[in-house]
Formats: sequence, structure tokens, C-alpha cells
Amino acid sequence: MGQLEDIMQREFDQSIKESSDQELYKGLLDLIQEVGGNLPTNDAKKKVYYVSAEFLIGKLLSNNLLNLGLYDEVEKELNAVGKSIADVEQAELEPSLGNGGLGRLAACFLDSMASLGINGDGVGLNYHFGLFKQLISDYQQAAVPDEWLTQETWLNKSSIQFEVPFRDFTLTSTLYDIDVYGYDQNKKNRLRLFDLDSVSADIIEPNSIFFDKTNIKENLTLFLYPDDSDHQGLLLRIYQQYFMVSNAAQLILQEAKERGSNLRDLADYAVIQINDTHPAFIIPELIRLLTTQHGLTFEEAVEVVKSTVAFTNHTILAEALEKWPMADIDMLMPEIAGIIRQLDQHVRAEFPDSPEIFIIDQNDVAHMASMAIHFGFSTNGVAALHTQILKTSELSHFYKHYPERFNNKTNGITFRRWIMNCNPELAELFDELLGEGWRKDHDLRGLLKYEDDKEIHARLAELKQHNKVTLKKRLEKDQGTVINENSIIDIQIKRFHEYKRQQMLMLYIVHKYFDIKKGNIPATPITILFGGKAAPAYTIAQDIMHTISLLSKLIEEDPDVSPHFQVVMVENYNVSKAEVLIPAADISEQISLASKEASGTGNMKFMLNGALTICTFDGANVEIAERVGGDNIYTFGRSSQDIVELYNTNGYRPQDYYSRPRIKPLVDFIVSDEMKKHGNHERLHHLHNDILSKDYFMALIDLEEFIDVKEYMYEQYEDQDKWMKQVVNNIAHAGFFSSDRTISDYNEDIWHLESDHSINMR
Ligand code: CJB
Repeated sequence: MGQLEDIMQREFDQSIKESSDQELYKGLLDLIQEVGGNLPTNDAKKKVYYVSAEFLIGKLLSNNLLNLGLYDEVEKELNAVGKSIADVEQAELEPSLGNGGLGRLAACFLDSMASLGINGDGVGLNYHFGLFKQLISDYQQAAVPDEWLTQETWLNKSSIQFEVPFRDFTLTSTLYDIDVYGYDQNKKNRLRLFDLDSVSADIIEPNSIFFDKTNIKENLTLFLYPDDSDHQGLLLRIYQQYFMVSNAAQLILQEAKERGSNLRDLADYAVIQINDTHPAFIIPELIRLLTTQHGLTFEEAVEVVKSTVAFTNHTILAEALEKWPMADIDMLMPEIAGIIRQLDQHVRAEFPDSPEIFIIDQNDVAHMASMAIHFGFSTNGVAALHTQILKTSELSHFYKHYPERFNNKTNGITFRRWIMNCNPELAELFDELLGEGWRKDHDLRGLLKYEDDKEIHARLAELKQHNKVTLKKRLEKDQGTVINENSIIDIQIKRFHEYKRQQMLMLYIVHKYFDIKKGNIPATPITILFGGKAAPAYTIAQDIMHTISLLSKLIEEDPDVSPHFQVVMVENYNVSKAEVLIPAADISEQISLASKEASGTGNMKFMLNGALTICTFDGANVEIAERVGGDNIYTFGRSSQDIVELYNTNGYRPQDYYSRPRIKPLVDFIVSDEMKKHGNHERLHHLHNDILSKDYFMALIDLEEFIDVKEYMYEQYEDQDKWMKQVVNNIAHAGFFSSDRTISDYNEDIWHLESDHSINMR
């Protein structure tokens, strides 16, 4: 009897065949618990704590089966009676404990740390509701709560509890752990999520993401990143951050002591990687704990922190670089405020001749990045270009003083989830061509010898077709949308943000619509798909989404155009949807305004799954282009230096571009009668007006070139021999973008921990 059959008989007194997907899910959880739950945790002396407000882990069932080596057997057992892992996985609710790239990166890193045998845990919060669930109704986004906690859960409640002191009350936490199994490993790591016992979902109104943000004792961990556009929301965010890091710091000190540390030597036992500035309060919190509870002097505590904390910056967007008014910190955590003031004095005394160096500015506002850079031993960017921009412009005044602290760690993606799990047939083709070594070393360069192999081209095309059919079925089931599986699949999936320029692709769509109306029929039909959520308070992002949804409808209803061109807004884009969209893609849209996308990681997932990229010279696109060479990628647009210069000189005028004959009709179509027929006039005018008067993220500056390169790219698709050669080249160069390589680099340069193996592809 197979292992799953055995469990189903034991627990449900019935066979796999007789069991529902829900019951099978429960059975598989138990199987994983039996096999993985019994693995020992990594017990190496030194441990990395990856502290992050977000872990966008996605569904865990198939990932865990794969990493524990159970996947093939379970699949066989299920298939034998006409069932599948994919169907069973539908019973799992996706934990949406992250917003986007930053949270997903943290999840990839957990998988890679465990798979490399590195002793590394994630530490964060157990939000009861992840990022809202997105519905599209009346061509607009509606946000409803997304509860993911169910009876059947990966969370193990621990007996660990800590006290977190706020000014007016003290909260007691409870720690929940999720096991993180590495690929082919005999030990495990954990994701440690702190929560309050008192949180109750009953207090939110049905289908509403609004709740009483002042009721901290009950609501602190209710939602991920509550809207911070009002003051109460902002305070809640400070509460959440401090609750997270106080727990993290107490856990780290407790565990280090258990492993033999006297805390003065903490750096020999722990390294704390803080994922952007959200966990930056861990710096004053560690100082508070070390001085008040463990007998260190202030100076000693500062030295301990400086040798233990490392900081990753993920963006240069001003709105995301956190700054908190000292008045608020004083009101919530007066002791922490006092320590931050001391730290400010500390740096001012150290740099008396550099007035640009401070933690608290003249408006009494604390700059979290500044604190993290001064009181951490390492600051890294997430792609070569991003790190370069940090050094030369955004953080140049810090770089001047601490050049040795700055380093780059180009992001990566876990190959377990983003190829082995989401595109198993392609992974098997790699096995056939390369042997199975790539599953551990992620080196796919051996594929280069198949660049001109027609038989391999045909196999790849066949797999792509198969994945398009899978996507078609999924979209039909999820939202009733029927796509053409014989079309070019062209995808932009990411959060809606002006800098990511969904609005530029939207204007291209208007161009293509006009062109097809004129009788220029594409040789192969085209389907452009968008997926992504917009922050509820971000009006222009909502306007852009609205306009795209209207265009989608307009095209669908136009019989001259719809057989050749389709635009789809994928509802409630999340990790599970990405797993079906990416393997089906021919074209990957990475079109951010140069300098603004720190790295991007979707770009890497698409490349690995055999899509070709159209991109600006931004983030990790630059490194992808370097690796595949100019002939294998479709680049366009102004350079990041040009853009930085334009911002510095206030030199961009959207009107100069708007007035061009190729651009004006596209922009004006936003407020045309056709669009207004079903559209919200206020939204359409708001967007139109914004593009021609502000266009802060310069959608118009690269538009003409974008249109030309897109047309060229679609033409190239018709030469399938050439296209497939490019596809093979891209896949072959994707190995560098494995998060195992990224984590190996972190370990070699920053963490210095023991590992089973490492990946060196510099
Ligand atoms: N990023 O997702 C977020 N949220 C933030 O608040 C700041 C940055 C993204 O992080 C990714 C991982 O490093 C990057 O690939 C991406 O460019 C960046 O926008």
C-alpha cells in the first residue's frame, strides 16, 4: 500500500478513490507532517534570521511534497485512481502574507536557505488576512478580505511567548512555526510567525477590509499592511513593526543563549538580515533588551548590533523609504524613542562636519534607512544597477562614509517552485537533455548546444502549447474568460503602479486596436494579459486598471478586432495564478521606467519558462540582457542615467510628447465616447489629465519606441526557428537567477554560515 493510501485508510477509513479533494488535502498534510515534522531542525552554531514584514509563500502542498521527495509517489497514487495533486491543491487556501516582489523574494530565500543546508529562519507576523482579494466588478477593482487561516493548517502553535511593552499596555505574543523543508535535505528550517491570541476575525464587517484600527489589542495582526493613508493606519503600522521586531529580538537572544552565546559575542551566533526598513526598529529594540535585561552598556550594545544586523534596500521610491515622526514613536514606545534619539546623537557626534548625516531630521522625523545603514554592518541593493544607483545617487552620502558596507546581491527565484513545480514537463525535458544535475546546481548552460536543434524547438513549442491550454482552462474556470490558445501570449503581471507603466502597455493596446481597425491584421492572434492588485488608496493605479478593463471589453465586442486581438484582466492575481500564467507566456513585459524597478523577479521566472523579454534597461533586466546578449532580448527606452538626470533637472514635459501625432490620438482615446460608454467619466478624465499634465513616471517618454519594438517582436515570432533559438538561449542563461545563487552570495559575503553546498556563478 502506498503512503497516502495508508493514511487515508487509517484516518478516514476509506480509499484514496473514495476521498474528496478536501479529505486528500488533509491526508497529505498529515503525510508531510509525519515525514517532514520528524526531521530535525538545523542545529549549526550560527543562524541567520531573515526578518520581514512579508512572506508571500504561496501554497505549500506541492512544494513540500517536492522538497521532501514525496511528489512522484503521491502523484502516482493519485493518478492511478484518476485524481491529481493540482486538484487536491485547490483545497489549500493561498497564504497571501505579502504584497509583491519583496514578500515573494523572502519566500524564495527561505526555500533556498533550507535547500543549501543553511541554518536560517524567517521571522514575521501571522496576519489573519493577507493582502485583500481582488474582484473586478463594473470594470473596477473591489477589495474584499482574504482569510487564509483554516482548520487544516501548516502552522504549528509553539509554547513560546514574549511580552511586548507599549506605552499604555503590554501585549503577549504567541509564536507559530511553519516548517521549511529544503530540497533533498535531512534537516529543516522554520518560518516563525508571531501573533496575538486575542485577534478575532468577527470584528470586521462581511466583505469589507475596514476595521477598527484603534483597537490594537485585538487587531494588531488582523491585516497585512493596513492602508496607511490615515493617521490611525499609520500608527497601526508602527505597532505592527515594533511588535514584530520585539518578538524577533527576544527570540534571537533567547536562542543564541541556548546555543551558548553570552550575547556580547552575539555575532558569532546570529546574523539578522532586515528585509527593507520595515524591521529597522529591531536596532533600538536589541539595544533596549541588551542594556535593560542583559547588563550590557549602551556602547557595548551598539557594538553588538553593528556586528549583527545587515540591511537590504529594495527600492529608491521615496514613498517606500520609511520615515516616522518622533512624536508618534514617543507616543507608542517612549523607550525606543529615547534610544533612537541617542543613536541620532551618536552619528552626529561621529560626523560633526557632515550635516547631511543624521537619523532624526530637523522636523523631528526618524529616517529608518539611515538608522539601518549606520547601525548595520552591510547594506545591499538587489540588482547591479540598483546598487550602483544607491551608491552614486540615492545613498551617496552614506556610501562616501562607508564604502565597504555597500554590496550588491542580485535577486533570484527558487527553481523548485518556478520550474520544477509549475512547469514539470519542461523540467523533465531539461533532465533528458542535461541529466538531473541542474536540479541542484541550476546550471542550464548545457542547453546552448540545442540552440539550433529543430527537434528541441518543436518539443519546446509543444510544451508551450500544452501550458497555454492549461492556462485557458484555468481562466475559464476562475473567471469565465475564454482565451485563444493559438495566440501569442503576452503578459504583464505585477502590482499596479505608475512606475511599472501598465499605462504604457495600455496605450500600446489603443495603438494596436486602431491598427487592426485599419485592416492591419496580425499574422498570429495576440492575447495581452494583465494581472495585479492596486493599493486601495492609490487612485491613478485604479484608474489605469479601469481603463484597461474597458479596453478589454471594447475589443471583445468589436467583431473586426476580437478574432485577432484580446486583452484580459486576470482577477485576483496571486502566486498560484502566476504558476499557471508564467509557463504559458511567449512574451514577458518588463517595461518600468529605467531606474525605478530595483530588480524585478518576474522577469527571471518568465525567462526560465521560455518567454522572451521586452524590457527597459532597469533592475535585473540589465543583467538578463548582459547574459543573453542583445540578439536575444527586446530592449527599448531611455537609460537610467537619462531618467535620473531628467528628474534632477525637472526636464520632462509630457506635453512635448503628447503633442506628437503618433501619441495624441492614443492618449485622447482614454476620454473618447467609446470609452465613456461603459466607463467612469471621473476616472477616465483623471487619468487623461494626469498623463498630459504630470505623467510623473514618464509613460510617454518611451512610448513610440515601445510601440516599434513591440511590432518588431510580434513580427519576429513568425520566424519560429529564430524565436525558438532565442528561447533556448534565454533558458540556458537563467541559472544565474536562481535564488540558490543569490543566497550563496549572501552567505559568502555577509552571513558566513556553514552550508551543504553553494552555487558560484559570478
Ligand atoms: N519591492 O515589493 C517591493 N516592496 C517594497 O516595498 C519595496 C520593493 C520590490 O522588491 C523586489 C525584491 O527585491 C524587487 O525585485 C522589486 O524591484 C521591488 O519593487
